[in-house]
Amino acid sequence: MPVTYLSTDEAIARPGLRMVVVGNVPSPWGEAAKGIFHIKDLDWIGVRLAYDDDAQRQWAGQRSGPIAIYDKEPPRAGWAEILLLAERLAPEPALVPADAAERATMFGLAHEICGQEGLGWTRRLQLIRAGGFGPRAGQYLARKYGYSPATGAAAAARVAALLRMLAMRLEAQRRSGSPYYLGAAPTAVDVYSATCMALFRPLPPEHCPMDEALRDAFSMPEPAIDAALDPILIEHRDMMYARHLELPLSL
Ligand SMILES: N[C@@H](CCC(=O)N[C@@H](CS)C(=O)NCC(=O)O)C(=O)O
Repeated sequence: MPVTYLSTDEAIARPGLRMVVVGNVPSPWGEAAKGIFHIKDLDWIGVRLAYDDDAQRQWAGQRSGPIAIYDKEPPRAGWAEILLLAERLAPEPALVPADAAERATMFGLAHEICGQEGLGWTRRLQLIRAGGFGPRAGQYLARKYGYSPATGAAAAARVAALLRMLAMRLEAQRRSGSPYYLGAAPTAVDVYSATCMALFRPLPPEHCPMDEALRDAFSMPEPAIDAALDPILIEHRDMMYARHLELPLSL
């Protein structure tokens, strides 16, 4: 079911689950939140981030996406907060392991994909450095998300190390008969990994109707990254969309 996008005023006037998302871009964070709501069959309303909308800024508390707002509760902008809200609203299917050690591993892997200096964050630094977002958006994102000549120069090695770590984890799981990062069923880290692959190999246009210039930027050939981008990561992504996530994307 495609996402229902409403205006800020319409969304503010409604109870229940609403989420501000960055429009027209397969943001790993936004697509993951949408995917988690889909797997849990949660009804929600989307609002596209509007940089000139003060009422939206007031309501959401900041200008970024995703920001989930449930009834009168405070807005949630952090990837982990949004996951735990979804787990509370729809405990089944659980995307957070019940076992304490498995849960710690899941959050650890998820942080290395979604958190500061994680895969999404450092890939963004790389794309900023390569001019992938264009001058205006590039400068804005650079100021907001920790870009400097030093962090930009260091990003490629960190991205490659993270891709290799994730691929090794999937290889080990595959040897024990599971296509998932933990156990034999999907957890939130499977969703985060699948949506983060959009920053390397976006889904084809019929599944991901994104801006073509941005698609070229995200798919830019780079030997060190191409070498670290093990096919198992893209196979995992394709499996997640075939079995658990929704196509086409509603951007
Ligand atoms: N708030 C999220 C991260 C979300 C994030 O990085 N969003 C970016 C990428 S889509 C965004 O909103 N960019 C547009 C902007 O900041 O205006 C978290 O801390 O877990």
